[in-house]
Amino acid sequence: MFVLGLSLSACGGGGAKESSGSPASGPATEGQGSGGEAAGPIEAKIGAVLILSGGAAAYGEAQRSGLEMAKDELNEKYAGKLKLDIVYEDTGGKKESAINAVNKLINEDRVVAIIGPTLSAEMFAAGPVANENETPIFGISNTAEGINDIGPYVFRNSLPESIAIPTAMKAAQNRYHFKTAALIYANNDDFSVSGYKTMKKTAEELGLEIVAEESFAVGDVDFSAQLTNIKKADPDVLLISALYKEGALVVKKAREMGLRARILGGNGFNNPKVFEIAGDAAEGLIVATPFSPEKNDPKVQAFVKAYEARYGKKPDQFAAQAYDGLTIIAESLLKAGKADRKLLRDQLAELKDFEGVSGKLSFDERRNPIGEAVVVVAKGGKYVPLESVSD
Ligand code: 1QQ
Repeated sequence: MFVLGLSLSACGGGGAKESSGSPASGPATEGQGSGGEAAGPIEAKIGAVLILSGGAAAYGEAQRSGLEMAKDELNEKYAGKLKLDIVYEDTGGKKESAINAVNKLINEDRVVAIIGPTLSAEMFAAGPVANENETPIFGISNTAEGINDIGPYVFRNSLPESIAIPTAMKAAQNRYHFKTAALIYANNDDFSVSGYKTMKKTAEELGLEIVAEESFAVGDVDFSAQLTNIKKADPDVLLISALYKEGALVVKKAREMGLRARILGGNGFNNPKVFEIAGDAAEGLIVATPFSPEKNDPKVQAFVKAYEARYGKKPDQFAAQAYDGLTIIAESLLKAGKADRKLLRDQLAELKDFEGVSGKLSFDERRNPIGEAVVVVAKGGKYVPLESVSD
């Protein structure tokens, strides 16, 4: 009952660059003629701009694993028709590195499309570069508000927090009947700030009294001052909007300090590192995710099995969305008939009812995903559907 069909309404225009009638782009990869049948397979070079080092690297590592598995499977499935090649760039989570990576991929590697960057903050910085260069850029983990407003070449298959968070909060509220809430978030990360705003708005809509609000910066390791204030306020629920490292440290410290509140987090918590860092303190943590490796669906189970055989661990949401993202691009390239940026963009914009491992996906008129979220809770070192637990 917590798997909800969700649909998005259009976002406000907000001065987005919606260039229509843009000049036809030239062939994006060498060896592809601009007309007629291509002699061999469509050879498509894709850029992947990921966090592969630093304090949020587990997101990018899962994404790279998902992409590599999808690439090998797709190259085999479409042998003779499509040949995918991925050029990886590590940003370390830095906006400047994301901008440089996108410039390099467009101008030097001549990629037909870019996957990533991992963080919304990086997409806000680097997305405009791809958009101005009429190169499709496809977010597989950007969940902040306003991503698609960057422009018509910007896509994402990651469910926005404005959908996922209210789904989780409503499910938790129906079950636990909170009266008061406290909030804590990273104030220098676009995703965390966006998630915090959604949490606050939803708490107000649910009639909760907000008894404390605290913030920190990405990279912080000591949260005692903020949690002392929160503990004094004694909320029924603590809402955390953060990346996994800081988020898990907040959860751990909160429990060490004896906070009794239920804890609900955003998309940043959808990574197994949370359990490594927070340990037993993670027990009971509630989040929403479009992907659960426990889902009783043959497609999901086949993916989980193949991933486990290849990497020796279960895929998380970030691996699943990466896997789906590359599959969407591959299928759109086949429809486009050649590795051309503009033709690919137009095919991506048409996407409807794609059945991926992270659920069914269509885009709304602003290329935002219309998808499904499942609410999960941490139990014994992994996330299980909230509806499957009794306490
Ligand atoms: C964003 C996110 C992060 C948690 C991605 C890793 O959702 O930056 O939008």
